[in-house]
Amino acid sequence: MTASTKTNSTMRKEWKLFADHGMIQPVYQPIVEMTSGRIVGYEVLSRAFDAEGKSVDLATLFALAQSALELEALDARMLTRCLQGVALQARPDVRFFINIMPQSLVASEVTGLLSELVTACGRQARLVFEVNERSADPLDSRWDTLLSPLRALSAEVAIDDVGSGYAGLNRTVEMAPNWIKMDIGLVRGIDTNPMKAAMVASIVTFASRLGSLRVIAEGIETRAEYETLMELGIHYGQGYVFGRPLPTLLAGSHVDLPSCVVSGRGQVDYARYGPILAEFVLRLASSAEAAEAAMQEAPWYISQVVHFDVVDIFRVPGDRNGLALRLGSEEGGTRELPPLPEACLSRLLAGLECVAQGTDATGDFLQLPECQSSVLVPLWTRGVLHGILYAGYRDPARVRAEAISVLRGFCAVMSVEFARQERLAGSI
Ligand code: G
Ligand code: MN
Repeated sequence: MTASTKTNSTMRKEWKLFADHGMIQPVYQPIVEMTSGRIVGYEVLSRAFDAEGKSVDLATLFALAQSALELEALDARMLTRCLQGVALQARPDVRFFINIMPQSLVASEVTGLLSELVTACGRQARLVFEVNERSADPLDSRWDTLLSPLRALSAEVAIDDVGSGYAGLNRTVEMAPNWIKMDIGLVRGIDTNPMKAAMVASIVTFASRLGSLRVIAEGIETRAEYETLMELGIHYGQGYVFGRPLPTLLAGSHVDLPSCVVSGRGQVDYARYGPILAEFVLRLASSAEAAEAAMQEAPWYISQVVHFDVVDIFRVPGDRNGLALRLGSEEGGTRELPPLPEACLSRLLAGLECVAQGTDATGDFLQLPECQSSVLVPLWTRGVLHGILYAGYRDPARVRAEAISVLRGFCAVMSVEFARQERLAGSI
């Protein structure tokens, strides 16, 4: 059931359940200087989990809290967890960017709590509060009055999601922030969209005239977006291309810049392989929630090292009957692999991969309709097949041995996680 089809009383009950038994944990995503990769700060983001430890989507959680008129209570909890996290880090060399709702700034119980939490972070902590005006419409206070509790704590202010339609430049003028965070929607595909590029250029000009106003581009995912933003004069960036939100701060002072092209078809970027695989394993090892998220993002991790047109993971159904027919993709379970020939299936069951180059129809397995060459790599531990990783190209004869070895590396660690999950499910 989606939030919109639930009745208000169901939503209030669900909120109460979360308020009593749910959990919020901070995660940290690096904000970097675009030219050097130096980490200048971290955005501290909240992740929510229900009583069983299952991850709860934040948009849903906000809707539940709103139904009970307890948005400020939720925000106070998130602020508490995030600022407690910052206090534990004791890192005066980086800034911590913390999200806060404008409504919280007029709730005296929240501002009181905020001041205690900031004090606990210590005087040398450098805090930047990210304000998003999405839900600020009913507030008739002036922005400078609203922000005064933050200024009183000697914190800096950032406007979140600028360019999203919620945060216009007129509001930016009123708020006189120290930082602007440019919305992910402006960044996505900026390398191919001249209108977005023109808008970003105008924000850069606007900020540079003010001298002290710094701009961060959020949600940078690709090398092309990164390069275009650099050309447009953006100095700071945040996004998956530099690092995902993680339960711990990164060990070094710099992130790798996306300088290695993963473009040559099937060519492996060995310089990235080690660090990317290490980050993936670290997430699998850090907590059950982090492991679940990392598993879902496995295709993204793989795409940072080697290019494929399609990467998908198919789980073997629990009862293992009718294996050939019933392998279903995890995303919604709608996609199915075509039936696998016997020879292919027996290779997979033996822990060996199968390759189809689209050049010899008799020897190949049937591929997904959009692919003409592909490889199936078994997710396999000690004789048990847990699933299959499918990676393919639209063109024939693209699958290379080096690319298969990268997939085998990722599949090996994923298989261990699948085996662990299956052991857990079996022991209930
Ligand atoms: O509203 P705000 O800008 O604070 O939201 C940040 C959100 O964006 C977080 O949930 C974070 O996980 C997500 N995020 C961070 N980097 C990226 C990225 O590169 N791509 C996408 N799609 N989301 C990102
Ligand atoms: Mn934010």
